[in-house]
Amino acid sequence: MLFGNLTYEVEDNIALIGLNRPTKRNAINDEMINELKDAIELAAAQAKVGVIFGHGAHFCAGLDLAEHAERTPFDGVLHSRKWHKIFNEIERGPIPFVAALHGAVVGGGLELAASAQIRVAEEETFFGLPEGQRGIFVGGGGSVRIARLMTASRMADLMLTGRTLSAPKAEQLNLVQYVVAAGEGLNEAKRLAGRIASNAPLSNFAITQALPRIQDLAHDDGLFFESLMAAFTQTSPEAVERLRAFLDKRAERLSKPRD
Ligand code: 1HE
Repeated sequence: MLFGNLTYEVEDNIALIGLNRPTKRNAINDEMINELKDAIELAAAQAKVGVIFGHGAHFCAGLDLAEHAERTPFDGVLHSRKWHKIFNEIERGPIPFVAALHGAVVGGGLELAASAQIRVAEEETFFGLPEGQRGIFVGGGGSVRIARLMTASRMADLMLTGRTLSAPKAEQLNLVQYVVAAGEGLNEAKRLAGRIASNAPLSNFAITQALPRIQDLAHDDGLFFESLMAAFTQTSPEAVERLRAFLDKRAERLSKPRD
């Protein structure tokens, strides 16, 4: 499928989705969000893991403010609900996603990144939520996802003051899991995606579908849900074979951390 605002290709079971409106800093307009929906669906059908990255100097400048200025309140609700649906497919869909971040990751761009399971940032990446300054609010799931990652008070600070965060600070505040050298974000995201693609698909499915839902449950219900998921994955033929491979010393051993 050919996209006007995205690039899409599959390499070694990894779907690479590139935001491709660099002259507008990859700001997300209606066309791009509709294409992202199709690309996410395609990735789930054709690959074991997805990587989302940005072409040009920035990951994403957020919502396309030129289009947003034209919306009625009702259009605004429908627009936000559409983003929710698509970002939910990234966060809780059948395959995991890694976001490779560089340059500006702001507003809706940060909301998109927050829906991936893993975020890798190049060291000069900066993060911000300028909604307060623009007279709007987050609408792409940020008040749920970003607030859970960094706490609501940290998020309120970003929105109220409009200040930006560096990549090392974002890692300290739990917004990203990896910080890498400039120019290395996509490579590192692909390396991680390769590891993820070698997992049992059912385990990846449980991690993307069950883990975030368990966070929404009460303590005891979460434990019960976990037991069901554990039994379901452990008894799959692939798990039986992988456990046997470990016991027969055919499986890779864990190694010491690199850092
Ligand atoms: C845009 C957008 C955009 C750039 N919508 N057109 N997001 C923001 O408030 C961030 C706004 N953008 C910026 O702060 C800066 O553009 C950047 C820091 C990301 C990059 O700066 P720079 O100097 O490299 O680029 P620029 O000169 O500001 O922008 C280049 C072009 O991209 C210019 O258009 P041109 O026709 O004059 O060349 C800009 O107008 C255009 N552009 N960002 C539309 N966002 C679901 S709710 C989510 C709510 C939000 O996301 S709010 C946050 C919106």
